[in-house]
Amino acid sequence: MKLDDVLISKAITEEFTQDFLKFMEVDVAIVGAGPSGMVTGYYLAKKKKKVVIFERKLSVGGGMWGGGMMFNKIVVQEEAKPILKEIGVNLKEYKKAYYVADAIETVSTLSSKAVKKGVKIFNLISVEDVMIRKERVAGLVLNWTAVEMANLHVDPLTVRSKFVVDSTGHSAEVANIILKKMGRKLLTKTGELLGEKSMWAEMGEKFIVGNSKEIYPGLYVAGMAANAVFGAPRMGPIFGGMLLSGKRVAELLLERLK
Ligand code: 48H
Repeated sequence: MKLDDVLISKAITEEFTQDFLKFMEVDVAIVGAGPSGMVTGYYLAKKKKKVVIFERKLSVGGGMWGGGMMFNKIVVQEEAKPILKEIGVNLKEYKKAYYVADAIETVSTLSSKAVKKGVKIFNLISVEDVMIRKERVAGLVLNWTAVEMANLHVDPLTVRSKFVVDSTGHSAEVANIILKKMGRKLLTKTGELLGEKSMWAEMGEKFIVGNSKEIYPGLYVAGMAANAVFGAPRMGPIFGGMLLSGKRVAELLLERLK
């Protein structure tokens, strides 16, 4: 078989453009392809919702690849076991109700299962702003991460979505845009972002599912960002809460999308 370089280029350009156009109007647009964002996407796509995830980095998986301090194992507790079982990640019971999984297997399996369920992930794209219409988040403003890194003055593009999920991790970037750029209040006690507290696995994991909810009309928060918004502790390398948080936000959104 003879290979045509330009045909290869055309295939990539056309297929990417078609996907990009297809996912410019979606049910849910998720910011960040860490564990919580990918779990949210997986459960929404399982119910046939149109879901897109935008990820700033080249790789998906957020902070999960490195386990704890680069020992690439993660720990999950009993409550989160069914999620990893469902997606097909091997678990080893370390002590009663403490399970250990391989970080690489978890990220690769979760991303594969999410994509195969229908989640579209665009990597190398950063969400730099939101669209607010009628006092509600109505979409995202995107640019290439390379543009952001090179500090180039290039205008962004937009996507429309019924709902947005902030699963950007510790930095809670979308919540911060709502506060700082738009001067709006969040659905927290003070209306402000309360800020993540010091590490305490038990409390961090206890509060995270309850903190995974709508924080501004049309905007939900999942994962570490949820504890950052509501002023709860970080939890270190136990990842059950991230998975349970993603699932919770998917369940809440499925109710709203009915
Ligand atoms: C596009 C963006 C943007 C943006 C960020 O940090 P993550 O892994 O997030 P979670 O919440 O799913 O998982 C948190 C977990 O990894 C963790 O850090 C834990 C448990 N810490 C505990 C502790 O004590 O430290 O993933 C977030 C993803 C990343 O891949 C970012 O690149 C991406 O979001 N992202 N993508 N546009 N504006 N901001």
